Amino acid sequence: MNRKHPLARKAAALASAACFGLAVTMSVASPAQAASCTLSIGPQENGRYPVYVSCDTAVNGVFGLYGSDAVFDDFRGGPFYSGAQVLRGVLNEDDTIFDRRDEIYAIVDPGNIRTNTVSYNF
Ligand SMILES: [Ca+2]
Ligand SMILES: [Ca+2]
Repeated sequence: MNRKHPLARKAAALASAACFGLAVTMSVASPAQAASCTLSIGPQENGRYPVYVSCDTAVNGVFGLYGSDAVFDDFRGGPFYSGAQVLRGVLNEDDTIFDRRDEIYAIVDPGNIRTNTVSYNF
């Protein structure tokens, strides 16, 4: 049985409504601040692939490359700058008879921004 005074219950409801309002404001504000970065990988030249990262902010930092996998994602190398020439072995993260497809993405600093995933058979 709830023995709280009706006013106390009303105050609690108002407090939770205020928290909810704050959360909504924060989630609306964050997309405007969050930078977005795009990874692209050019065609192989002399055994190396040019790797580009471009961000929609003035800051275009260093990045690490990762291979996306079901169990855990593995770090493939870095830090790199956009335009870095990387060896095929860095991008060839899956090379088994069951799965040769490579899913590569970058984490860009500053901000730990995750890029799109490039899926290709390197
Ligand atoms: Ca993979
Ligand atoms: Ca592969």
